[in-house]
Amino acid sequence: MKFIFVLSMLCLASGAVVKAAEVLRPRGVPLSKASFYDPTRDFNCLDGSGTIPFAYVNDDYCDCQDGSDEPGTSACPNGFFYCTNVGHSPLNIPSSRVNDGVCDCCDASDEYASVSNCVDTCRELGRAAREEAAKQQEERLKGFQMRQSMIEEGRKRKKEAEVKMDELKKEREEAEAARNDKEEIKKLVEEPEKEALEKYNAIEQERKAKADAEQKAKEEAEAREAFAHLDNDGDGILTVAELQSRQTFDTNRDGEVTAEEAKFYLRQEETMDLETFLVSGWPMMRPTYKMDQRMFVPPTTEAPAEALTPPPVPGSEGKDEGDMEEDDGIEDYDLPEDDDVEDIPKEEEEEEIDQKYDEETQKLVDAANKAREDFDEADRRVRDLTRELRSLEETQEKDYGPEEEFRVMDGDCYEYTDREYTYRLCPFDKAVQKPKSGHGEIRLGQWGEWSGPEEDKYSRMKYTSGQTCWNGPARSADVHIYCGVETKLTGVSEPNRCEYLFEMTTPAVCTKPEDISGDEGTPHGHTEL
Ligand code: MAN
Repeated sequence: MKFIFVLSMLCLASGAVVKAAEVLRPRGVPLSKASFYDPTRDFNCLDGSGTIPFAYVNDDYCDCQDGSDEPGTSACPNGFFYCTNVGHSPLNIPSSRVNDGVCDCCDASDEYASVSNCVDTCRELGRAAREEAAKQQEERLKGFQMRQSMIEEGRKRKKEAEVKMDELKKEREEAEAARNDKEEIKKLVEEPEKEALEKYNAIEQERKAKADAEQKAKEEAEAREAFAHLDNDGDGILTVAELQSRQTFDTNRDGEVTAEEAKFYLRQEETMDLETFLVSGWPMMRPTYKMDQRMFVPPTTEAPAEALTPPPVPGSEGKDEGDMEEDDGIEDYDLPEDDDVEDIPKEEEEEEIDQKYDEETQKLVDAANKAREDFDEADRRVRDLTRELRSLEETQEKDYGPEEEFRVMDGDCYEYTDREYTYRLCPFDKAVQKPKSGHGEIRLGQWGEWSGPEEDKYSRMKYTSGQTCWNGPARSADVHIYCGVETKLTGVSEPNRCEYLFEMTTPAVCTKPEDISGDEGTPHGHTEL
């Protein structure tokens, strides 16, 4: 203790202790506190915890609770040693690091009594730091100047949007007037069209009812004819035996019409009268009956009526004429082809598609169609203009910063790729994530709001309501914005699952740098020589 005290005194006397602007002070004391250390008086601990003779300062024994009596030794656990670091930035280090063999101060002052070979590197380090600071300063200045252009451009675009909106409003008014005119015309020509169509449809319905009745009558006549044809003995009753005499009803094509096969067509009865036949027998028989007629190929040689018939070859078209009655076997299949039932709905369908009105009605329909098209076009124009106007209004409502400096970013997108994903940020619109392997994009969020702290609101953006995380919340992204000469993403991370952090630089947030020119000292703008 004595030794240190003596050393300390010696140093003071020799002026080897810290010398700054000719102010002598004990080792480890900053210039700002030099006045508290007056060698001609007792020392008052800086926290007021006691008063000690000045000789106890830096005597390597801790007297004050705050360690203020031992700034230059490691005696107090909570004291601070101040390195002057001439040529670079001053530094406060915990006094416990004094003479611990590690160079903490660039001027090596913390290791004055250790065996370490600390040398003063402050000048070199200071120069490098000043160069770096100057470079940053220059960047900031450049960024700040670029910000001015962004502001100018932003304001210009705002003006342009306002002008455009005025134009669109005017255009829309005109378009609305045109649409109203077209609507009037449409109403005018639709009235006579409606009347004509009503008249036309009434006539048409009548015609159709007549055609339907005719068709029904024709079908009934056909049924009656078939009944007469099947009713061999003409007694007005169809019997099992009569149907058995018709090869047509050989359902299983085994060459024989069994009683069961015949009864199937008689609805399991022994007989069927004309009335029942028309209602339910004919609809059942008709397809078989008519198909056989169509498949019939007239025989080239006449077969004897009573000849025994060989069983038909399955799938063979040939009908066993032997089973038909000699006198009517051929005419049985002789009904005209165009009677085919399948043709009827087809004709009706075509008629509906190519509906042709009479000339007068057609003229009115054409005129109304034209008026409707004209109205639709005019209406579309109004809606297109409204949409365009709405989208511009939305843009105008967005907060592009106090000086419109962020407006130029709207419409641009910026990308950042890491090992797994490519991230894309489209400011004022959305943030997305695209896996490098695989397809599809994951929406991380839609533009939400500025979310920086109150005094620096425009330093952060928030994008919310992205795709929902599996078993979790909707994805969201925060964008932290820093000053830089280029608008770009410098990093993206996911600090919490499905919460993303985008880091971006842009001149838009570069403030005017403080003037450090002509200052030889530290980047903080003050020097201690
Ligand atoms: C995807 C990505 C990841 C996210 C998981 C959550 O893989 O969006 O960023 O963490 O989904 O399941």
